[in-house]
Amino acid sequence: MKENQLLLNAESVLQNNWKNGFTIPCEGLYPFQWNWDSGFIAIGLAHIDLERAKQEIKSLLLGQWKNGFIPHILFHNKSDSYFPGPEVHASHLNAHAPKLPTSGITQPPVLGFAIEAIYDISNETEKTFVEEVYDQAFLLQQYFYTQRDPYDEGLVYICHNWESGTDNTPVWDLIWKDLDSPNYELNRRDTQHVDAVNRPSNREYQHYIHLIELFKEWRYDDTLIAKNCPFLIQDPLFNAMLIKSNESLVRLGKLLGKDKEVAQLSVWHQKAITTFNSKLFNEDKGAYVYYDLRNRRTIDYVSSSSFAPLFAGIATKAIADSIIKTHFDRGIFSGKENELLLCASFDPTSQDFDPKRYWRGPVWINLNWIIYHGLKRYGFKREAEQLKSDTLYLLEKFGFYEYFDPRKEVVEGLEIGYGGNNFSWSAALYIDFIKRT
Ligand code: 9WN
Repeated sequence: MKENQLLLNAESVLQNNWKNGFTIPCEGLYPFQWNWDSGFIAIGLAHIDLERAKQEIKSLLLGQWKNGFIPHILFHNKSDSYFPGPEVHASHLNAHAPKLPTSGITQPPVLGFAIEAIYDISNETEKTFVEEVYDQAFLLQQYFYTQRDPYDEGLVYICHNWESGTDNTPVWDLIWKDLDSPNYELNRRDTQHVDAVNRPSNREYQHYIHLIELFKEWRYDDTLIAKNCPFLIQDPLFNAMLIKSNESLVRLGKLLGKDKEVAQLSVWHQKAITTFNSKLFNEDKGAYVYYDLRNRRTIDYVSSSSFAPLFAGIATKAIADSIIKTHFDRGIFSGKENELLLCASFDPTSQDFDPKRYWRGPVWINLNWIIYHGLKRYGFKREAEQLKSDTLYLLEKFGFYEYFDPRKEVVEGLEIGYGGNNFSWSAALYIDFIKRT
């Protein structure tokens, strides 16, 4: 399909998913406002409608809790097409929560760099907008570094797989293995919208709900969660997004004369980068991996999250070189014969790799966007171009699906992508790929 036509299609996906103030990720499947989706969506919107881009962010900020926390779902509207809804999450149990019902868990903090992108895409005309939202974005960084870093390391934890954004990556299997979650009756809706082979299993969902039930017993209290939660992970993608947002907010803060904030962000930033490299880089794997804070062990699995730190400038030149050598261009994620499209969401050589199932193998457009910018940042031009052309190939062949099979041979014979169709961040980031890079 021609680029112009596809741009028009992308715009209409975003238009149809716009609900008067915010954009849902996908009709039916995800009918509310999601946190990190909104960041990516706002970046795409900034190219076609700055007012809507700004409104997207402002609507997200309506869900901010008094302690700075921003939840992963905001229930501005009613819908019974999604499980678990507001009554399961029950955010009112926490005294910091706003009147607006939200979830009580968060998602990768893309807010800071999304605001910076809007500012840049506007040709630096949107300083007033940055001024309006800056303090709330700073509060979010402050929440993470003061409430989610119990050993004061500069790395924050996530306490639920939904917080990672990469919900059923095989990394979490290790945690579920030791968890005796009840056999809840589930009222799943996702499998009514899309093929169940593309989605997490029922047993996995029982673990997801079990954690939420524990949090409710603890009224979403961070201290109790840090002390007792069986899922307490320092995740490379999540921390990389937080660090990238530090960097963006330092730049924007200088512009606004926010000296105190800039000084504090810079302290968090430096410390985070130092610990990130010493704790999460795994030489044997040639990639960043995960740390399980609850069980005090490294989980040395490699996923597309392992490459996100390039985007935030965390890697030294030597680390970046070793990532590229091991994983790209006839490396593990490209395949020996370059038979894989970049970038699978999980190690394609692992026995847990599943090219059709959600975050266990398929290509996701937001991770591709993050990794693309990381590769460019370190001057890996060829690899960046490969990643971009694989991304555009998938979107041009199938349209704006949620995720895609990474096997070139299989993709040739397929007619559709996986998961939801008319998926907002696939459309939004397509626009950004075409217009900005
Ligand atoms: C739970 C909305 C979200 C994305 C996540 C993606 C998926 C939700 C779900 O959809 O997760 O948050 O119900 O499966 O994994 O990254 O933000 O698009």
